[in-house]
Amino acid sequence: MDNKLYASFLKAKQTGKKKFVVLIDPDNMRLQKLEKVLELSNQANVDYFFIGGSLVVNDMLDMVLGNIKKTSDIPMILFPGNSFQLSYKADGLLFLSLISGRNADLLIGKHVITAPFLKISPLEIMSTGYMLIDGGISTTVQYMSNTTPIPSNKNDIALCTAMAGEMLGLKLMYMDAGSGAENPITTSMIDAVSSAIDIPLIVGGGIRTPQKAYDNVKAGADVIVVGNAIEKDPQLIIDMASAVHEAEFSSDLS
Ligand code: 1GP
Repeated sequence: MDNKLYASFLKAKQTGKKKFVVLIDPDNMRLQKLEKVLELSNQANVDYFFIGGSLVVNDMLDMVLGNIKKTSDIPMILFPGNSFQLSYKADGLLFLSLISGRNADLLIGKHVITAPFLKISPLEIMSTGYMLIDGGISTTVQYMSNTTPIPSNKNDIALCTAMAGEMLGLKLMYMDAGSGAENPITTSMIDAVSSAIDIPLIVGGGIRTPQKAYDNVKAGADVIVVGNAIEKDPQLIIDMASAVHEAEFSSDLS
């Protein structure tokens, strides 16, 4: 299996480069808006697209991936909300284990069912520890996963969970406050977790401003994911991407 994508995450981490990801939920993104998002993402040098959502109830996944491929070279990584969100049109897949929860199905159960399909797929599979952090409201992922998120002020629980995930061999760590979270993850939790692990740290959920994206990478996030805010205002892609990319060079944004 090709490991180009993971190698790019690792190389960025080793060289202090920060990555910006646009999350596309095929259910929410109407085609007209998708065109705009793609145009701005190309312009802003967005690093990756994550594609997925908690439900994805319509058959848009393949169509959205096809449309992206036609207009952009940005790698497409599936961020699946369930085992049905699989398409060979993507470049890679985050093989998520929900390590903040105690739902055995989402820790290993679904993985056993999907493993043989993934084994023969052309997708690059990246094992990812997925940690849900309380974002102040009950998010779809919280409800759908039937798990309790880590309290937003319990840095020690987050830190030990991430450490355990890394020791179990997971290749990426994704801390998520859930799509549309009221409160994004605090910089103090990002700082605590990033200092405790060596694998790349992805942070998302409720990030609405370039300043917050910038603060998160300064605190130790390697990859920033934004979905909702960009769906509402695609123009934000430009400022978000440059805040993340410039964070490695400057010590203050203002
Ligand atoms: C959700 O981390 C992503 O899984 C992005 O969240 O949609 O709130 O930006 P938002």
